[in-house]
Amino acid sequence: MNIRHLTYLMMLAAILAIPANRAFAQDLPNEIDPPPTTGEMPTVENIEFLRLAGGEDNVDVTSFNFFEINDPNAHLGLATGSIKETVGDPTTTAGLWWDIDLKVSVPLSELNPSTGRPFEPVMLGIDKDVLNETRWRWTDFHMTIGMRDPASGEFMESDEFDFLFFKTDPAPRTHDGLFDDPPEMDEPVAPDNLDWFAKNSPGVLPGQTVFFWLGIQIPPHKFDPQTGMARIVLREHATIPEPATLVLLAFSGSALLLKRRRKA
Ligand SMILES: [Ca+2]
Ligand SMILES: [Ca+2]
Repeated sequence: MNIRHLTYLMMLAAILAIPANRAFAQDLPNEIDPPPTTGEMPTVENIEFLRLAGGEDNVDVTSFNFFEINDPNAHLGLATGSIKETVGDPTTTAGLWWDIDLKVSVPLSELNPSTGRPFEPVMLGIDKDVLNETRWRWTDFHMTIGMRDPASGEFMESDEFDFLFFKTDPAPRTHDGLFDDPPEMDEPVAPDNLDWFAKNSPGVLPGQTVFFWLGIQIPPHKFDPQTGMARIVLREHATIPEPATLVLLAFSGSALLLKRRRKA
């Protein structure tokens, strides 16, 4: 087979693939238009912090607390998991991203006996206090919601059709005005990515803590019928210069020092 035949074959494959994908996407119910809930909102009995993954030892979860919906420490009118984190300077690119794995449970009495899952989507709040222990002012901060691949344990970003998403009513926001609110989202409703920027706000200086409040919806099918619990993953990213840039900066910094010393 020569290059021309191969090119024709690839073009044919592309033409065949596009309409099939489009038809597939249109046929599935989309998060943009979630079906109205009919029953009562399930009670969130507990939110547990399972583990910190990815990243490196520059990220630490210093505390995790669960507050029931009526607790004064719960926010946005939702049962709330409150996470405190510190982020230091990364030494490799792995330190730029990290995952928080959470487990959410509802009371056994509120599970549908025939499915072992809640009757309606579960709503919960997450408070995230993130202390900037890096040397850099954060000008943006990013969150992505997803799950663990059951087989490989890899992070799988939530898609448009799984009905797991960040709630937009009430809108996610910072509590202190260090970033612009609301964050930019990959979609106007049911986003799976939240992107905070400091275009009209100061950003987060070294030594400062930024306070995020956000809501999450978990659909019934994400609950494991064996345990009645759901596991979700919050992937985070604060903008810190990449280690290669850090080396360059350190190098140009020492070059600058040398110049100054020579002048002096
Ligand atoms: Ca989703
Ligand atoms: Ca979405």
